[in-house]
Amino acid sequence: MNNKISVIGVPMDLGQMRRGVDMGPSAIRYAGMVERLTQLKYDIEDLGDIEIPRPAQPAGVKHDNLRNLNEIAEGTQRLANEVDQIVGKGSFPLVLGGDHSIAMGTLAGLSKHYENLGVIWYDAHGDLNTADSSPSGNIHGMPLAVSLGIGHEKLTSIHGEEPKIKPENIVIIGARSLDEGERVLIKEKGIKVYTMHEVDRMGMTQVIEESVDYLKDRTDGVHLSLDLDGLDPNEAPGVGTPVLGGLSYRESHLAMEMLHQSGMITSAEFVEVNPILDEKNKTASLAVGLMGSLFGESLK
Ligand code: B3U
Ligand code: MN
Ligand code: MN
Repeated sequence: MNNKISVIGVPMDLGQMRRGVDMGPSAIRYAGMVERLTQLKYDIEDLGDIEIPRPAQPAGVKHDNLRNLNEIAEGTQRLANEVDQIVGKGSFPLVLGGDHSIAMGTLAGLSKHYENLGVIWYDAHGDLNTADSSPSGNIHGMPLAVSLGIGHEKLTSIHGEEPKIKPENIVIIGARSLDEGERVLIKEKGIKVYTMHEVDRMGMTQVIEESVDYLKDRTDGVHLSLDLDGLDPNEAPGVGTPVLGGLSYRESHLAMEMLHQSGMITSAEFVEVNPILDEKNKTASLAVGLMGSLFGESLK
């Protein structure tokens, strides 16, 4: 793994309705992220936070069923520029959310450097909605579709016109809340999904082994996009849209350790930490613990 890490915070809360997720980056830093990764002998620089435009009053206005469209497009474009630069200078981008809409910017920035970028989407949700299929108009439920080039032109054109990723390079893990339109898209595009059903039947070991095998030959870099709501709400209470029956603490650490051992992860983001909804910074601390495992902490 790259021993240089560049951290970038994205205080974005416009992709959904619950206030507080914009404080996610602070909560994760407060939980000791830099100290934890420095102990693992990484050379870590913290670039601070991207500035997210405040919406013209009132906040939450929808344009064609897309809440806060213009501000999100602008903020994620800024993130794309930063991520592009970080990879350009040979460092590992570690992005802190903010809601999951920021992944549009992360993937857009990364896509300039990879022909076949792989994506592991660790999430209770598919985030494959469009304005037409979305039940909420919340853009944090759309970033994976947008990155495939499906969605409003203002979003699909962030940091360049082309699709940022290909459907066959995606693996979704932990899904247990998929909207009808998302299911159709998954079938149509042949996207690989390990729902909770598969995780329960196969166990996390096999899920990660298969995912690594699947992505290994077809990709030239793999981004981990980890939504804390992929974990069970008992472990990660500080998220805006908790869904029962999620991935456990132990499964998730195992997944991170195995991904570390694979040596294939080239960038990562941890999103949807909402300290207002959290219990004593439990979810932010969990995120930092998972980073520890992803970056190679082990007992031996
Ligand atoms: N699929 C629903 C709910 C949702 C998506 N992502 C999150 N929640 N975190 C939607 O609104 O698109
Ligand atoms: Mn998500
Ligand atoms: Mn989610």
